[in-house]
Amino acid sequence: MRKPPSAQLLAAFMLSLALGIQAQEKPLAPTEKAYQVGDASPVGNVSMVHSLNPKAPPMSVEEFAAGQKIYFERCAGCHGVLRKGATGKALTTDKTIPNGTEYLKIFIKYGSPGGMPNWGTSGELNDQQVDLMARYIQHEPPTPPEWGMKEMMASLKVSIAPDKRPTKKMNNLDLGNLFSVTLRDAGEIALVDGKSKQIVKIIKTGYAVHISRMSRSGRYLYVIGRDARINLIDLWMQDPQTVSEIKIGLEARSVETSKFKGYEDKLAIAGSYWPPQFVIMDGDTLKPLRVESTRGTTVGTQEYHPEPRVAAIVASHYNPEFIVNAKETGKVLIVNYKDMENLKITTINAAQFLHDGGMDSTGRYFMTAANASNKIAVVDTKDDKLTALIDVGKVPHPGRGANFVHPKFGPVWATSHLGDDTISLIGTDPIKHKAQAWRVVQTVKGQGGGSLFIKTHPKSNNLWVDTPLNPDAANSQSIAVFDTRNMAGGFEVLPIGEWAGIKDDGAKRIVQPEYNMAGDEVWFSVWSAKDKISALVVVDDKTRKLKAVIKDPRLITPTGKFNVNNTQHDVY
Ligand code: DHE
Repeated sequence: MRKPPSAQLLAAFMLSLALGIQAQEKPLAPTEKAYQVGDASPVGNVSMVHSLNPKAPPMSVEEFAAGQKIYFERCAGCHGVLRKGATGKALTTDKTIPNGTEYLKIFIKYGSPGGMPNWGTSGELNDQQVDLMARYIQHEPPTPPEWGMKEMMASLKVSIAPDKRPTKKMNNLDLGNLFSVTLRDAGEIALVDGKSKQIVKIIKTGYAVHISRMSRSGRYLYVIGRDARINLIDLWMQDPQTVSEIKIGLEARSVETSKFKGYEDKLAIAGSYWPPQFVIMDGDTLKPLRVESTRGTTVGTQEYHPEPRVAAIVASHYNPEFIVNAKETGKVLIVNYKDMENLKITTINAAQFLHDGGMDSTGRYFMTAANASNKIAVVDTKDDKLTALIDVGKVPHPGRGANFVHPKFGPVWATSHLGDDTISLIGTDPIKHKAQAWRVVQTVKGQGGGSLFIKTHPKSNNLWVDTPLNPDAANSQSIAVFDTRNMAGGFEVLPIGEWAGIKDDGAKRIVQPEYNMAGDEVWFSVWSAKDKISALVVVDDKTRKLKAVIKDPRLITPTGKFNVNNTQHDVY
């Protein structure tokens, strides 16, 4: 990679100041960048109205379309669909036009100390494309269409109506120990039997499929793709299959189902990135019942934000409620579904850039990362209040986090970080360990930054920390495991990538530890590109030794794995 001349670096730095970008300690590592920037947004493929700004440099219709494509592939993840800023700063025309094309070109080509990737010098955009993008962002951002009740209803396909479905389980599958495995780039999930380690079935799902969640009874599996398509799969059928599907927006990441007593399997909820909204649906048909926008003001400065994306959603065990993270506004919305006509939403001020999270061991407190704010917000789902905002390491990314009993501090919940090598342990027992509750009681170092998921199980003394986005292959292809009885004692590194025995030159990133139902095995994805060989590796939790390698040509880009029992009962 060529180094920018110092004058240009200075110019980029000045520009980052002009755009209000705060300096970080170091630029994003390439893998971290790939994660933050995200996948090509499916929103880029929809037709939008182009409105050219007369004050901006001219562009042909073809050039504008090419700029739009690049923007949604590379830029929208950080700067937002409407360019009002997300984890990256706002790129609205009041900011870009005064800076002008030449200035913007340097910024796009060389990046900035504030975290803007060096798109030009990294070889990802050529000089013509850099010039095109510098002009593109001086025109008004095209606005994608809305996706309301009408569009949702038109997309709803109930292929097998509830009264045509079985009334009891019709297959011999051990459902509690079944895994739904995301095959991301195939747009499919694999149902894998926990005991035999055989693929039971592959089911077609949405584009760049993201997560699976289970209904309270363990019967229904909900899978959401980045294109906002939800598949509802009935696991009771002799041959489990999609019984209903819907598209709830143009881009989405999260789905969940009602878990409060009396409402088991009754409702589902999904949140979208575009349009910024969530929808509550019938649990067994996905028929949309209520669509609510998340547009509103941010915490702190209380400025209007036009596209607060919906990140994690969890179901309350204490109230008939869903807990919904509005990312850019930094607000946690507690949606009470008891009376769908008079919906009650409690709005909790947390911190900006809410992303993922999970429950503490009692299921009462929602522990969620405000990732670019370097904080964990704790929400009491019984009293519907913010309990604490806790400073942790750089860019916390817990997945659903890990709960265990610390020998000194009692019950703790742990997160690892994308931006540094630390693991933060937070006390979660306000009764017997009051002094430690809602504080970081211990910070230990793992094998590096670039961590996405951390996991343990109530029956285990192991805490597994992945580092799939660490730039060093030795770290990204292995896993660190701590003994929860002695967190200060350091960690062991297991070479999972090597254990997979894959001979090609794929990335073999080890991602997302997931336990089986008994809590005596941990499953890891060995994640390579779609034209390379991937695998699942199963480790014996007690001995930390290799137990099985699952290889199959159909396992294309496996990433998340969701054990039915553990997902159904929030065991983590
Ligand atoms: Fe995820 C969970 C968003 C990239 C694998 N991811 C989540 C959640 C959100 C989210 C909001 C929480 C959902 C919930 O609990 O309701 N993810 C995003 C992004 O915006 C991001 C950064 C970029 C993008 O364009 O999508 C992104 N995610 C990824 C990946 O690249 C990962 C590693 C591989 C993949 O399959 O795409 C990935 N995300 C996951 C997994 C979970 C997840 C496995 C669920 C973890 C769990 O244990 O529950």
